[in-house]
Amino acid sequence: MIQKILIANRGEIALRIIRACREMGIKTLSVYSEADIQSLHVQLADEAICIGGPKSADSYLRADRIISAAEIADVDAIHPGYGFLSENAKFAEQCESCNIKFIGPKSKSIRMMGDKAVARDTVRKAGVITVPGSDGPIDNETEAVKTARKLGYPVIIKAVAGGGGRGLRIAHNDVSFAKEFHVARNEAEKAFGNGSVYIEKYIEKPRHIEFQILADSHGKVLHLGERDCSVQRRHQKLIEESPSPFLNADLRKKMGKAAVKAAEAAEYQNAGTIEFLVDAKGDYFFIEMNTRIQVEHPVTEEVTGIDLIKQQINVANGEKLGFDQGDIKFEKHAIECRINAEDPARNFTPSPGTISLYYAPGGHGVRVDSHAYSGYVIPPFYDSMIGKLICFGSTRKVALQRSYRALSEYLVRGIKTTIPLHKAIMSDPVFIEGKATTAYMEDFMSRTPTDLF
Ligand code: MV4
Repeated sequence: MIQKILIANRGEIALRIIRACREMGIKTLSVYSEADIQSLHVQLADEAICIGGPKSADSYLRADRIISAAEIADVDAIHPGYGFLSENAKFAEQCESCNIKFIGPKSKSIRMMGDKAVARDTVRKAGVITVPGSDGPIDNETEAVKTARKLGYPVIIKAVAGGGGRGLRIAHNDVSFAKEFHVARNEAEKAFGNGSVYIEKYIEKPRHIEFQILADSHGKVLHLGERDCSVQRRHQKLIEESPSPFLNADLRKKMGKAAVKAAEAAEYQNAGTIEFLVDAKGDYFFIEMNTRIQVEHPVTEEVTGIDLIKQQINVANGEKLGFDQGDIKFEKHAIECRINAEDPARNFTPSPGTISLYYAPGGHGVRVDSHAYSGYVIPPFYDSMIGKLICFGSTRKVALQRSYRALSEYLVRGIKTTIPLHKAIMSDPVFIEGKATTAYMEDFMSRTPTDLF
């Protein structure tokens, strides 16, 4: 039985996990860096241990120090949150071998899905539609050009170790392909220490739609519907919503089944996400799997009423999921706006510093997951997200109107944030009509005067 959990993370997700633990009667241990002494996750946990310097590499990425803290405090399990060590197969393995439960999938699944070419191959063999592309990684330029020609341009070159858009290049002809192939390989080698790449047909202006998966250790795999994450900039999502305004019941059912099949092929346990690209015709393609809880998980929680963090803990405890696919009801529409300490008028430059005044919105259908407070000093060392505003109601229209209302109430003084940008998007006809693809943000910024922010 899990009685005490170490939270190997910071910020809002650390608070989110502490809150679930409190309600379950589970004790919590926070770990923190020297830059996070004033953080709420340190204040709100039962215990806290400092694990090193401000830089992530000196603290939140130090598996050795985190496992030492776990042993000193005698915890039963580690929740990795998102980012940091959450998709590190070696860390999951170290936890397993130290007899500490890793609240996530088995290290084998993390490793398999962490190699994007292996992931593609694994789900394709299970009968899930993937984007037409190379059979595994290609390291030979001549062979690569042949594959690109056979697929037909444009093609996209992707790092097998990919993530965050690094090592991702698009080519429109043989000449640009030769160049981009080498750029992608070099970028991937630098970013991941692995220059291996694969090739896919490039889908133009797709929607990014992902399915939430929940699986127990007894072989039950369920999906909790989709999230449309098409509103993103430089591979950073800004808005996520569920249900997707683009999917009809038929497509949703097919994609849900494909998502479950993909997770089964990965022998998946715990919470995970299957990512698809969907083109204008409604053709969908698996692209990758995320083997962690995601930033945008509250969107699914508000639509289904299921607490994903509690489910993760129960599944890690070896318990069976207490419901079946047919029991999951999708009753609400939810929209999440990521509140970042960034200046949208200055190319989204980070805006760390002191929050002189903080007042979060509330009321019917409003949820705020945030670690911010008046007087909090945002350190410059970590990502710029300071909170998530999730608004929900019975229809998309209500969720949209509520989002605009809540954003208008949200006060964050002393720093620049993405709040004014979100207000502009919530009143943009293209977004309101549900027409946003992954090309939306670039278009929106080019036709919107920055003095609005
Ligand atoms: C694609 C794609 C089009 N076709 N794959 C972006 C992040 C990573 N998870 C996968 N991504 C994409 N994969 C195929 N076959 C379009 C994207 C994509 C994108 C690519 C380049 C520059 C910006 C982008 C924004 C959103 C999605």
